[in-house]
Amino acid sequence: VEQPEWWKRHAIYQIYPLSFQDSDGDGIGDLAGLATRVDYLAWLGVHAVWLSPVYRSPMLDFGYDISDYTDIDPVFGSLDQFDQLLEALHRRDIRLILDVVPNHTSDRHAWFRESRSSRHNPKRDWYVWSDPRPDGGPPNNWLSRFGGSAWEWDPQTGQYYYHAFLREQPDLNWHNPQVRAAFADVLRFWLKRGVDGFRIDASAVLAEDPLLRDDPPNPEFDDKMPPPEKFRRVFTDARPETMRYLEEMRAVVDEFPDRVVLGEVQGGTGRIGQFYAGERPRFHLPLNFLLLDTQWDAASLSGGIDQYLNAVPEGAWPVWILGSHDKPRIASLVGEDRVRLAAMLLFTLPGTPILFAGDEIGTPNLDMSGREPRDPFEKRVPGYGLNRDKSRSPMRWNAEPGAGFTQGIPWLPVGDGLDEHNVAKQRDDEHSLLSLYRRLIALRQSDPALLEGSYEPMRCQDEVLMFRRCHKARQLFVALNLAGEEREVRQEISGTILVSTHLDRCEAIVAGFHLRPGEGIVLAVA
Ligand code: TEU
Repeated sequence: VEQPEWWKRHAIYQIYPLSFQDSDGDGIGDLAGLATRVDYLAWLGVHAVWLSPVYRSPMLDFGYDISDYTDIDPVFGSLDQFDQLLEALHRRDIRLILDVVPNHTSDRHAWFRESRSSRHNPKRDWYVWSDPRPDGGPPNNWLSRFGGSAWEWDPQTGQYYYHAFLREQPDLNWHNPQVRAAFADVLRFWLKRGVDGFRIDASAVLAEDPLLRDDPPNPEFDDKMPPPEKFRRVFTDARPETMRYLEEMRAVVDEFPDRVVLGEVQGGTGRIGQFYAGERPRFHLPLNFLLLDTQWDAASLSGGIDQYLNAVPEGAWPVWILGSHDKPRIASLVGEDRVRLAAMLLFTLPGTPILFAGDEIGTPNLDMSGREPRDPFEKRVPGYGLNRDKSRSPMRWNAEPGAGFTQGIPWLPVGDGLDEHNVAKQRDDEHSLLSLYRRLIALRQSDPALLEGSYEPMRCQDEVLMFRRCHKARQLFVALNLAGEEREVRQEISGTILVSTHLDRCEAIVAGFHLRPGEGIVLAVA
């Protein structure tokens, strides 16, 4: 029997390298540190890692502002150390997916230095330059996602340049074939080194309208939304040209066997389909943030899951995310009493689960009140509760002062609840959240119904979310009690509990059973 591809079989574990493991006491995670945690990944059952950027960077956006795509930032280590890490991961049968950022570079990148040096520089057109309006103002009304106009005045050459994010992150001009060729070479550089795929950052916003037309007002805008949402970004987001460029990138990756392309796509399920393929394939896995963007009640979840699955084209593969370096921590989002349900849902839905390092021990949001934010988004668009520092706290390996993450002073505080939420403690506890994650990872990898079975939703009862997963004769029944109280599930169903959220039940069930508040079970139907 043919096995599904590795990126369908295995969960993907996102590592934010600044916060995973420090080896030299500077309070910042690094590659040498990460290499010492490969054993942990193997123990957990992880077979695919997505690593946020480790390239050379001034770190204004913590690595998403890249000044050299083909070198490792000294804060993380060296290319040699990268090769060693990749080898160590591969030896343990763990694949490595690199985060790449094609939309923009750092303003310190050699390409931008050249581009801004003169209007006649051969690389001038590698970025998006434009003359001012007659009154001297920026060329149009486009806003930066990180606040203010997306246009930055360059006095030396008397033009504006475009930046979707920070002014220190000038956008590359993807309409220029030289830019596309240069980026293809960047991809090949890492593919030849042996990486197993990429996560393409900000992939929907690669290309801008060449006519630089004004964006229309956003009818849903109100004062509670951050100012950058004032306009609908129709002329910079999901442009038809962008889709073609994504197809070109995919073709480069497809020059190498068995690789995967994830695409960071924001904006809801309505538009997910187009990111899988157009005339040619685009992404294997366009990221899906539904579980982080939806209400956590049974009806909203159940409806949202249907909507998303319907939007995934025939033959394409779904993907689910429970956390990321841009979003609040799941433990804080759904509350500690439902965090196990979230884990169970992640691993029982059809498609590839992506988990964010630290979520497996229930790391809560980092409370930054009274502290200077590190996140450039929060610094420049303050006051909307979006501070991304909250999800970026260091990994807690043990309950020591530096959480086993560092001997020095961590770049972000470790945060609250260290005694409970750390690997050492939970590893030895067979009922811990970490043990649940480990169990779910193993179960999904080995159970054909979870891996490739159909998804059959059922009517929710009193905040109990229910569905079946079926593959040939194997039938699983999943029930998750989202209510704050005990619930009786009255179903004509019998079988044995394969796993329960609290890891304390494995009884046989004959018609009907009770679920405690925040409890869920996976039942193998007899
Ligand atoms: O994020 C792209 C993106 O759309 C973000 O603006 C996102 O909406 C925001 O973080 C609020 O959740 C990617 C990276 O994931 C992010 O860390 C970078 O800051 C950004 O690109 C720029 O490179």
